[in-house]
Amino acid sequence: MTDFQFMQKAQPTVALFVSDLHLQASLPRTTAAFLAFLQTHAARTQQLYLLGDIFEYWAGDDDLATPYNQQIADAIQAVHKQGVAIFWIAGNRDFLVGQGFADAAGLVLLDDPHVITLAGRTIALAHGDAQCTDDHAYMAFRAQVRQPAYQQQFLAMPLAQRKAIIEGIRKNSQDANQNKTVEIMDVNAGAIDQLFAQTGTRVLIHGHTHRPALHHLGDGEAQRLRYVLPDWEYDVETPRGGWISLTADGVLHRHGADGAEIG
Ligand code: LP5
Ligand code: MN
Repeated sequence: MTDFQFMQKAQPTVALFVSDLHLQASLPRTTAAFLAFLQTHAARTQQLYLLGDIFEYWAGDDDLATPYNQQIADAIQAVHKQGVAIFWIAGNRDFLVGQGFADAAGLVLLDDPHVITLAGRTIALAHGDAQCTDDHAYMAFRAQVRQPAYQQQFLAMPLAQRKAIIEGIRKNSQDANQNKTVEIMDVNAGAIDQLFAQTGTRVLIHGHTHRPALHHLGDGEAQRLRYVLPDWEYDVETPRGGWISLTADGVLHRHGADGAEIG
């Protein structure tokens, strides 16, 4: 390797983007992989963006009483205390995360979508579920459960009852998804165009679809880049996972489950 190549590689990481970990106590290897990611890669960056579905589900901030949830919050807080700024965009599983969790984890809640300018790049960030507009049943469900009044009513129920209801919705969702095509559950091209137009950006990073990719849309001046994050699952024979990093030279890099860069 020449000195020049070495310098190219040595660019410091300014931000990391990750989503769809679906953390739960019953997935110890996935949990361990996230804790290791926090202590190594995340601790060495300036900003960490958690882009939705970090938890399998979130029933309300009073569920921080569950030791597993507190452990995750503590681990994120530890990275924050090392000087890393941490940001959170809600997913369709954990949109009930509120200021209580944000304070416990030392992170800042952002709206979806959110635009950042960092290392000379302007990037739109989203979970990705709002762009799945062909999935009419989901969009109707989403419109209902994202209403503040509806959420307040739900959060007023005892925690055990909320968890039972969520388990019911999860079952319903799993059954419904078996009858949906892959296309219906992917983002809609028009909704993506609209997001680019609305945010005035040319680069988007999102998750949700579990279809990791880099899509080049359009040509020349009109070119747009859509980065899709992978979901994580380490409690299986062939682990899935990974993240995206932004280095100080303004380059975005895709990383796989073992952290290696994807070409
Ligand atoms: O999550 P995933 O990958 O399975 O599928 C999603 C969409 N499903 C969901 C539901 C979540 O899995 C579970 C929600 C947890 C929320 C926690 C808080 C709940 C608070 C409620 C009040 C404020 O997001 C799925 C999409 C898929 O992504 C791909 O985009 O297709 O959408 C659906 O499955 C929606 C169904 O089509 C319709 C769901 C109707 C639910 C009916 C409720 C039944 C209530 C039973 C109560 C016992
Ligand atoms: Mn999701």
